[in-house]
Amino acid sequence: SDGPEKKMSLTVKILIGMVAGVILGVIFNVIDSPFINGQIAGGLFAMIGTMFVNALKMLVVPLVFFSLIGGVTGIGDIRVLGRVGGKSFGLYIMTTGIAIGIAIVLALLIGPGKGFDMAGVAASDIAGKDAPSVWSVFAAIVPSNPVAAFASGEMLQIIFYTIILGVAVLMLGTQSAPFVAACDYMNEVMMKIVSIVMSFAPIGVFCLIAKTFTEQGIELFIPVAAYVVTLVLALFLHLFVTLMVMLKLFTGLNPFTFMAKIRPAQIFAFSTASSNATIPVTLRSVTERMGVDNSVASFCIPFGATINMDGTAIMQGVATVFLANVYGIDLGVMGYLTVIAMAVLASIGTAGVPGVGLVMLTMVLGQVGLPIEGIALILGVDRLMDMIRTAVNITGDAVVTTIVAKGEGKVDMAIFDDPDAGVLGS
Ligand code: DAS
Repeated sequence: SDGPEKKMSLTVKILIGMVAGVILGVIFNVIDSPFINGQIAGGLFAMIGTMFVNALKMLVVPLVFFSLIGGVTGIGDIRVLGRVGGKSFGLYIMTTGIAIGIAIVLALLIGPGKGFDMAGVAASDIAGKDAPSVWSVFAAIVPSNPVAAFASGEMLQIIFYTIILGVAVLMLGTQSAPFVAACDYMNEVMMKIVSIVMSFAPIGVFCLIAKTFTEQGIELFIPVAAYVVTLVLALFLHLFVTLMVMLKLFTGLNPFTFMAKIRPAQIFAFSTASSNATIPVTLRSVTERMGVDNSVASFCIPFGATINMDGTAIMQGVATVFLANVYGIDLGVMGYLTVIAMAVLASIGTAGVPGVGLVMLTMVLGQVGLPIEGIALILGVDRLMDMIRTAVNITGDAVVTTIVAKGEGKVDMAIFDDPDAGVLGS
């Protein structure tokens, strides 16, 4: 079974792969033999690393399609969609937009990756691309040919088309049941494939890191540390300030009580690095421990696990600034607005399973013309970052669910104020 202990062993293996990659890469960098640089690092390691990154990218389209269909059709009753769906969708987008906005401003202030200029390495493949204007990004959201959109992996068009499809399926009521069931099943299949691909992460990380450090040497490590510090700072700011201020402002509920009651779900999210796997724990936390009515929670929590990823959007914002600095590229205001739009839309399409935020990052980077190979620099630390940002993701889901429920008068305050409500027999 994929219990937390198994997940932790994968995490340990990935960290070992990262450390081994750094050590071997630095040694190769010092030896500086043409054969090693050409055939081992530039040959074998590059091949395996590319296969791993491609395996991540090959997941994106089917994973987004099936998880989003499940999220939209999971609503059940079209009238519920209109009200609760509209409110929660609006709040989810708002919190994600605030999250990535703060992440980008913080990253621009701290400037991780500055001074380490890999422009020489990648300038060639970037030269031809310039960041598309945000208007053209939004205009292109409507696919003129959905099959072409799926074939070429145009994520914005795929997300748009899938949401429309999901609404139409919902409107056809009970006759859609077999299709919805098939999509839910395919979603499980896709998540199984994600875990298969993630099992190769240690070797993939090792090769990507070893190749990168063979080429760049030890001085690369400094900016990655800056990336981690910036990302963790942005995640904590969102978790303890933004979300708690919103909860207080929109519901008047006590943030400290909320944080105490959501902690088990945060710990589970951290250890599994999967919002989806944490849904049962998040659901129980908001209903039995905080008194949120199940009619709201049963829709908002799975919906949030599918379309709301504040922590992931924060990672994508910080990672984009970091890689722009490392490659010496100035994205400009329009570029960052595109990143914000892409990351918000990417977080809608990111299913809540381990590592998919990184997969979506390839889409955000591609949209603004940053080299996707840059992901190798942050891949090694991404597993640990994933665990932290997943805990942020589910907290965001629980906050919005509670705000929507409070607005519908569906929070039982007797339960919310009872410190012992719903506590598992410890
Ligand atoms: N681990 C994902 C989640 O479950 C988020 C991510 O990969 O960024 O929320």
